[in-house]
Amino acid sequence: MKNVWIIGSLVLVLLISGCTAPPKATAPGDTAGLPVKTAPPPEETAVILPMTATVLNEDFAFNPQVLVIARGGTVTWRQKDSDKHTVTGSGFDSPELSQGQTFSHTFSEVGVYEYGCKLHPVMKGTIIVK
Ligand SMILES: [Cu+2]
Repeated sequence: MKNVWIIGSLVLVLLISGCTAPPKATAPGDTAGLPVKTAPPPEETAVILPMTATVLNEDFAFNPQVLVIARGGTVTWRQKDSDKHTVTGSGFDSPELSQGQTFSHTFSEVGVYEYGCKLHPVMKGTIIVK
């Protein structure tokens, strides 16, 4: 019997709340009386930027060519080609790297850093620091 009373109360509450007038539109135009639809808030998206990332020097290209990292993050370039390469950009310049060698740089300032290889001008890459 107690359950019936609870369900009855819930129905009553729903009926009362359902009888309230729909919100009036305040926008210009003849929309008075129409229920106002509000778009649901956009889903929150979080982009987590890596603090460390590796770029491979292979086949005369930097892979990935464009890399996004968090401010304060460190990028390590790993040289996989048999030819020597450098990692040369604004504020960083590696020696000529042989196969198997690595070079790391920590990016403490937000910005777009374009870089390349001094030995092969066709090799270009970009580090975006956010
Ligand atoms: Cu090179």
